[in-house]
Amino acid sequence: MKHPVPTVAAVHDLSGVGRCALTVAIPVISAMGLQVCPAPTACLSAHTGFAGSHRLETVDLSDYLARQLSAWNQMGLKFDCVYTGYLGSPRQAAVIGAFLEEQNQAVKLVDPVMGDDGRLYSGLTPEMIQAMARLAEKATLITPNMTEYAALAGEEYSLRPRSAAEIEAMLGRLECPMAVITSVPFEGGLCNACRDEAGRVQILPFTPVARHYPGTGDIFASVLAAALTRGQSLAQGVVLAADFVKYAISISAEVALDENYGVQLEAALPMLLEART
Ligand code: PXL
Repeated sequence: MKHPVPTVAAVHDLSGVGRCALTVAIPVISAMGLQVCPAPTACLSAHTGFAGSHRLETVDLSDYLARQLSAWNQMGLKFDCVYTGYLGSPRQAAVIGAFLEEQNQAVKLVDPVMGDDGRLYSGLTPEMIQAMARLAEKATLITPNMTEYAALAGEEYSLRPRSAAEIEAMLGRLECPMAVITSVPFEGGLCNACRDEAGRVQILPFTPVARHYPGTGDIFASVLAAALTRGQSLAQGVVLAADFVKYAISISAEVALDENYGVQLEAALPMLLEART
């Protein structure tokens, strides 16, 4: 008998325009051969990066999310991975935290989606930082970028290059069995800094790319969630995720479109199908 396709509960917002959150988690994780079960935290007409230039319509789904997760518990569902991202309200952290406690068999990836480039996303409050920090305590892996790391660690955001010893100390400030801090300035370039479940620290340098697209953090964490669920190591997952994001950006660079619309993900997905074989 064959095993069934592994399942990933994806707890993120559904932004209609600007590839991010569920609209990248579903295709990326599916392409990697796992089933995605979405639990939407909020609906937005477009992600918050459009807020400065366009009217946004949003619905917070906190009440609905609590009902959906409770229904899933009643169904007795046990997921291979629970992967969470952008939250619609601070109180969702408690609801999702209780759900994570019911899912002890799962890889629990909490991506503390709160900001980028030293700025918190539009509408994000100090209460949300507290709530996200509490949720992160229940994870097996967290994946903050430098902005989110600073918010969680209570440090000033800074892009000053870090030594290997400083990177190890940064990872030490994150109380989670595994942690990846993305895009840490290191030796004139950038690295993804990882600490695995054995406490091993790995510094994985990569070549920075000039353009910045919202949603690439969600693509990175989606690849990593799928890789870990498939049984790959943290370092293998991080390398595949970084390579895929780099490829997606490279094929998007010549497209004349506001970066807010995100990378040309659909054109990049075949790379993930090839990585399965
Ligand atoms: O990609 C992160 C993200 C997720 N969800 C929403 C966002 C953003 C970034 O702007 O606005 C709603």
